[in-house]
Amino acid sequence: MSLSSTTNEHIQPVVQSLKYDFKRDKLKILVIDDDPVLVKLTCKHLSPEGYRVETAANGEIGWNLITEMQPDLIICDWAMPDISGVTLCQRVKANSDYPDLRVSYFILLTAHSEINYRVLGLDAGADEFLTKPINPYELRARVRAGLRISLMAKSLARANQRLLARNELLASLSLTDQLTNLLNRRAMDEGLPRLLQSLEANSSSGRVEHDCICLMMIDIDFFKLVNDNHGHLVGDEVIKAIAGRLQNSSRPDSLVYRFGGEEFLCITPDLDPAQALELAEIIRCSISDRPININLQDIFLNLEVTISIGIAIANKFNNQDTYSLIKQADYAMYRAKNLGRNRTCISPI
Ligand code: GH3
Ligand code: MG
Ligand code: MG
Repeated sequence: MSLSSTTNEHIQPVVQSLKYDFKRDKLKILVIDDDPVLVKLTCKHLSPEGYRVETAANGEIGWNLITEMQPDLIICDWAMPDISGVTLCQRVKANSDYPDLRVSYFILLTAHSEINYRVLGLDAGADEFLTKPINPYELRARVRAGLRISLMAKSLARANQRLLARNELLASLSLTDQLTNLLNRRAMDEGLPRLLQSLEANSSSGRVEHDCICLMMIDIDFFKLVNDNHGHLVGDEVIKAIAGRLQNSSRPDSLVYRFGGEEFLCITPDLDPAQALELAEIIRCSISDRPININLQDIFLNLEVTISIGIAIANKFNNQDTYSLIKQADYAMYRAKNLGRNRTCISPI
């Protein structure tokens, strides 16, 4: 027995096991070469594998086809009259307009086997080289290996996209209150310190983003009675309705948060005390002016509800941090409660 036949017997089962069960007719290969004889030959070598093979006679046609068909694998000649294979490779692998192309496996065809050509090709993003004249067995094996990698990269990219979308959803959920869809306490904890920082002069431009930040602490009056008299489900409906009215009556640049159970915060930039009191009045009246309609299965109610509001204003002179600003608004709100509720008090600046 000759050495070559022994080797073949050993290799054959391995080759069989590595031939992945691709849906070959779904796999797209693009051959780009200005030499029509070579294109024809490459297609002939690949035809037993059953891939969908397209061809292009120069770099520009090749590029148009690449963007159109998004091939899984590209076999491209190095030396072409219009665009070189290396330049085309760079376009495919580092193109922010077509990020999906990065997973296309790129094989550069070259007559050069010297190392400096390979370095250039690798730096341009090439995944593999084939030296002319092409050996059909090597071509088919390299294409199979390339397609395995390209498919794996594609499925990783898809999984990554799904994870990113999921993370975005989780991030937005973690900052939103489930009952009211308002921003939650955590969003306030993260956002308010940053907003307060914007009162300090920007060191590079010397400009302040905001002159002041107005914080309103809003608490529903005698809310426990709503629960006690009508049950917690009705209480929840009242909280939701009030959240909607707060959102609608505040300013477009206001941020409304659910701070706790029946307490809300409304944060608005650039309101002086007079403007803050004016806005608080609009918000307060949006609750007290008309009853809240409850329509919950067999429960129909019109509930008169009011809120009390405490205002505190931070500016660059009073140097307020999150904690002291909330504390001041809280004191002001309790003053409003003690004065009879359904009113606004403002903390002295
Ligand atoms: P005050 O005018 O002094 O604010 O009186 P109050 O009754 O509104 O205040 P108190 O703090 O005594 O009661 C608040 C109630 O809010 C108690 C609590 O059970 C209720 N509460 C807090 N969160 C929720 C919620 O998510 N749903 C419902 N239904 N009730 C809640
Ligand atoms: Mg309360
Ligand atoms: Mg209350």
